[in-house]
Amino acid sequence: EVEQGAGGLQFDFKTYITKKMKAVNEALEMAVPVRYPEKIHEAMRYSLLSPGKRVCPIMCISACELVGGKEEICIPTACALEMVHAMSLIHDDLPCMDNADLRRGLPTNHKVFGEDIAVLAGDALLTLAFEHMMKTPSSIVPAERIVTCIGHVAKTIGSEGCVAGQVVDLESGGDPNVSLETLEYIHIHKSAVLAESAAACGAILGGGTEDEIERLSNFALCLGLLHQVKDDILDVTKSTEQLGKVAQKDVMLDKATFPKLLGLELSQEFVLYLAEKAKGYLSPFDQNRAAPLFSFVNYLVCRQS
Ligand code: GRG
Repeated sequence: EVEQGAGGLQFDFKTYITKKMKAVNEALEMAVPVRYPEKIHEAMRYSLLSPGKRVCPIMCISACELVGGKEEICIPTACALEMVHAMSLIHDDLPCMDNADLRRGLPTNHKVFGEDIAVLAGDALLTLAFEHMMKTPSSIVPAERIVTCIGHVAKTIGSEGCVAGQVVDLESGGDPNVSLETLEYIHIHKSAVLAESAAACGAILGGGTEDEIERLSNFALCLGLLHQVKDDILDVTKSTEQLGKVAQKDVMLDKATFPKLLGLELSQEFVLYLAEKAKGYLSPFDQNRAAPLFSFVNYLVCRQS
């Protein structure tokens, strides 16, 4: 896929994404070797290496490169963000939370390894994430930037970030009539903040200015929310395709989603609105160098699975 980017520039997004995915997956593979006790490391690897879109790691790398940093300086943080993401999915799927059987098309972690090991695999991935950020080459990146990023990620996932999103989600569970404001709060905190943190860390490590860091953070927050609204839309349209209209009705009544609160058409418009808003934050950057991020927006808007 060659994209006609801003200013008529051509950009091969597919090649770009394939290259970045490969770099991230290789680094993740090396980050958790199998060692004694094997079971916990197998459980960590099972979720960490299973096929995901790697949205946060790629966001981190793209932001770093946009402000002039090299990929290698943000790879440890990019991997750390995927570790946090993987742990949040493991815990989210537990019987005491969503009680899910499948994740990324595979049996969930607790189904394979048992609840006890799944809880511990999540804990171990969360702590490894911070340990791993310390692997940022401090001969190239000033230690102060690394410490700032560690604090940033910690704040992002704590009781005012991802945990807050999960708590509000649990509290409003079963109430399909939650307000749009609450639904937006849940999506922003459960997941968009991690993308925001990914972009902020990439920009900080890469030596971006205050303005660049802020713009890229806002860009990623918008994109993270867009990703969630799109997910809600795909939930409805995919089940319609597979099971017919009855299923669409069920999905829409079962839980609070953007299509349920806004309708399908307005939700799709909201996605386009967020795409434009996100792109707006990129306007002062060199449009050629920002091409990966412009394409990233289009990829998330257009994705069908
Ligand atoms: C301490 C981080 C932390 C969390 C504890 C369990 C919990 C509190 C929060 C749950 C957060 C959660 C499960 C968010 C879901 C976000 C989401 C939409 C995941 C799917 O993201 P994609 O589409 O998935 O990027 P892939 O599989 O492609 O990685």
